[in-house]
Amino acid sequence: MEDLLAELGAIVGSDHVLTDPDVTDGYTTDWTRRFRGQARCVIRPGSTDEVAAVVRACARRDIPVVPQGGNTGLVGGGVPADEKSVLISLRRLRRLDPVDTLASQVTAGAGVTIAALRAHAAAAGLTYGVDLAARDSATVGGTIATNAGGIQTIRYGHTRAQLLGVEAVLADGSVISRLGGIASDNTGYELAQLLAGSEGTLGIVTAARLRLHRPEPVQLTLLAGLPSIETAAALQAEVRALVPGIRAAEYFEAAGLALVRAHTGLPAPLAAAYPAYLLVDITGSEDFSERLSELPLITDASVAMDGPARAALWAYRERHTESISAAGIPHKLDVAMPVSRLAGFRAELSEVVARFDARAIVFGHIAAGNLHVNVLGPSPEDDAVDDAVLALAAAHGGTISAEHGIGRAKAAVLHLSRTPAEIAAMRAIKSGLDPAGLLNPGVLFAR
Ligand code: FAD
Ligand code: 2HG
Ligand code: ZN
Repeated sequence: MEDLLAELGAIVGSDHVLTDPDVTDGYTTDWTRRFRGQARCVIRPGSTDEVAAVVRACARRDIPVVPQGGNTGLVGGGVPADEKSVLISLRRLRRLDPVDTLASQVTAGAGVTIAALRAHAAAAGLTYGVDLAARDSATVGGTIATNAGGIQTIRYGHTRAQLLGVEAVLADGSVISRLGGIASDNTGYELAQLLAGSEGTLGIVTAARLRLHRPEPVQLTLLAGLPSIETAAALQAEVRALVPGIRAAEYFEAAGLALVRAHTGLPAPLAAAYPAYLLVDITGSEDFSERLSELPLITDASVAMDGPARAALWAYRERHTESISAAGIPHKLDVAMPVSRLAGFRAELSEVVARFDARAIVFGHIAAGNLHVNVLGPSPEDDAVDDAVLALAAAHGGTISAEHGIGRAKAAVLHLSRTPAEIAAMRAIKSGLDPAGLLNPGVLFAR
């Protein structure tokens, strides 16, 4: 151990080898507080070469490594399960190259936050397609590793759709680098795409070449009060059919709104209260407010046209996660299914959750069929409600993870969404790239 710490200190500088539990706790406890672990130490390398040297030093001693970015992941994937692990924080890799405005691309280090990346793109008149409420902490590397979605996925897709190439350190300490930004490149396996969604199990992302977009200003944000999830699903489809550009269509319910208001002190968004709400961002320059008001499903709504008014409406949706955590330690389930199945799933969900003497806060990216089911009540160690909700999603033709990943939280039930043949193929890729199983063991595949 002494010998390892000395070698790691020589690589990254002793200031960046953290062993004091008061300091390392912030890295070994996840954002939700449901997943806690221990590590031999936390290492904060400052360059790709340092990451590679750290990985080699650990590999020589058969020591597992756990990569971590902003530690905003919601499935326990960045928190070590094995106390022998070395946790590698990538936050110091903050390279941010000038934007290539001819190609609408940029190269960013793994530790750059999504907020910093978006600000950098905006300064060049462009925008980055992924945005999420964790933007101030979530990193480029972490969002690639989880293939994060977010509030704009219906317009720009998940993180993998933004990815032109990556630089990454593999399990043996070798470095692969494809940051040239060639948009057309059919030269075999697309390793960047393989790393997207691999949750730190195949390689450690140190930088990425990312696609940027011309921004499409939001013309209006609409928040409608509705009687049910069924009408919310129907309304988002009607709005999409009516207007050419829609960037977000988000759903939440009365129970979540009540938690948000209790936590934030925000006033009620509409004069009356409703069981369900739909929040939509419409882009373009044409004023659609009159045509929207003619849609029969819209009986009560608030429309915002300028930045501050839009942000005020978005706060009701974006502040759900923090408000739920203020009420307890949630069981976070992130399911998706065909939009046509959402209402049936939602009705049965209430019955399932009631069996556990628990309550479910449901919200999410409804146009993508993605609901975030946050269950409050059961103890953090008890997985029974998680298993029941995930089995229900699978029974409705859904996936057990739309955007947060599998992590440690769902590794034991990966079979609900993947066939034995798919899991065998995934394991073959894992053992090909990481034969000793040192990269984030216990994540994605149960041990
Ligand atoms: P971490 O939490 O540090 O790590 C996540 C996983 O990636 C772990 O398995 C870790 O080992 C691995 N990893 C991290 N960095 C690297 C790297 N450089 N190389 C290889 N592996 C790495 N997610 C969404 O998809 N959509 C949302 O809308 C969304 N909103 C959120 C809102 C809030 C308030 C919060 C707290 C979370 C939200 N999330 C959302 C979840 C989270 O922000 C994402 O999963 C994000 O991608 C995690 O990034 P991170 O840098 O914090 O990664
Ligand atoms: C969001 O959409 C995130 O806000 C977080 O994916 C979801 O807290 C959650 O369950
Ligand atoms: Zn989400």
